[in-house]
Amino acid sequence: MPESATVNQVKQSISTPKAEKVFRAGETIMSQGEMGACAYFIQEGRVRILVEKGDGTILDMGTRGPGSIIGEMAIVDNQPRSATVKSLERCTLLEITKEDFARSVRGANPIVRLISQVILMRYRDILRRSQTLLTESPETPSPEESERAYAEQTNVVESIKLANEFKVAIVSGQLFLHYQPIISISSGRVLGLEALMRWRHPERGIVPPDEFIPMAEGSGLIIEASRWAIAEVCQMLNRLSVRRPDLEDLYVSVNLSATDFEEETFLDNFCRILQENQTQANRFHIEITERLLLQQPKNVKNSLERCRRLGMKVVIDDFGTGYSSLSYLHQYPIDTLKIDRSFVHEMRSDKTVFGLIKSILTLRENMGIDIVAEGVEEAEEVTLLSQLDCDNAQGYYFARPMPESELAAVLDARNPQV
Ligand code: G
Ligand code: G
Ligand code: MN
Repeated sequence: MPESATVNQVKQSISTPKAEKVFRAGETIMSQGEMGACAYFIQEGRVRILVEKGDGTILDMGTRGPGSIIGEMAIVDNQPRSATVKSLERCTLLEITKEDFARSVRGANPIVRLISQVILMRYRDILRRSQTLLTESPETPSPEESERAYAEQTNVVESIKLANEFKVAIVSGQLFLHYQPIISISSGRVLGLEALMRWRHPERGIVPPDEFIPMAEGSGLIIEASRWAIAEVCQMLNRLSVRRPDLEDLYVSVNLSATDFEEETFLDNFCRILQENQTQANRFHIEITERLLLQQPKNVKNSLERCRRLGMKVVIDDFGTGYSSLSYLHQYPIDTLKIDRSFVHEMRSDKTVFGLIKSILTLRENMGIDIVAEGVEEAEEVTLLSQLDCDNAQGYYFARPMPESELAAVLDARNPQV
């Protein structure tokens, strides 16, 4: 009886992958024309690369040794192997499977994907022309056809267009911020504001952040956009201090991404913007996700420590949805956790979620970490949170994200001037 797909999947996932493969001298490692499932990184030994031309003659393409990669093309574009590779001596090779590669490509920026595909297609075309390869047949699509087909089957054109439009948006005033109050339940006062980026597209109207933020992060444009947001927050605070000089403790929480932290000059620029606007760093809280800590961009720990030395607070957003490891909490300088809104919603119906929130709250006493409940929508949730002594909350129940023009009224009502 054939084994079920599930059994096979389980077998595959538990069979230990061979970390390295050994070939004896003279063995064929891969054959021209075959479909390839993996590339190899040569650890030890030398190999010879051979190409058979259409007329049957064999071309010697030279040898490769430790540190080289062989068989990379087939796993990138799913075409037959363009050469035969034989070991000249005992070789140990590290396998890079098509799946390993596909996984990393899925996460890559679409423009990077498109350009690498096109370079590869053109390279294969040159190979075909120079060697009249066996694989050539009248049905082989022309390079132009292949490139067009590739571009069509991905959303690359839309991504490039969106990225170009976003570049224009940053410099031409199409971006703006909404602010959502973070409230003390017991006093009703606004403690701080979360700045949320919005894009008013000239033709498409308001583009939702979950459409443009991932693109902006993937393309690196978020760095420019974050810089714009920081400057905008400084100016808002300056305007506010004219009307309400008494609210000097009110903070603004800005969302930053891993891409921001990967840019070495990001924090220097941040400080420069603060100086230019004469804004105190301690007016800023920076929100990052657990995902960012997991990705561990270079020097993120140093950067966060620097933020803290400057007087900013470091906030973990959407806490509980990532790959939470409590070890982050002592590894990184973290001041505040924002309990993800999905937990706040389920707290009433699911006892384990209630218990989870309760244990998150113990971090406050044990580690001195502040806790904010996100996405509070119902009065009942507010009651439960105050019973748990979770005083800081944000959500539609208290206030929706709003333009700066509406802030004054909310602040005057909740934080009356004495
Ligand atoms: O209002 P809301 O739909 O804004 O936000 C959706 C998501 O977009 C949130 O997860 C939020 O963290 C993210 N986001 C909003 N504004 C910004 C911003 O200025 N920078 C970054 N990196 N993310 C933001
Ligand atoms: O991921 P982050 O926490 O930065 O995202 C904030 C997002 O949550 C914004 O899109 C904001 O509009 C949204 N938001 C704020 N309050 C509520 C709420 O009470 N309910 C829901 N569903 N979303 C909220
Ligand atoms: Mn946030």
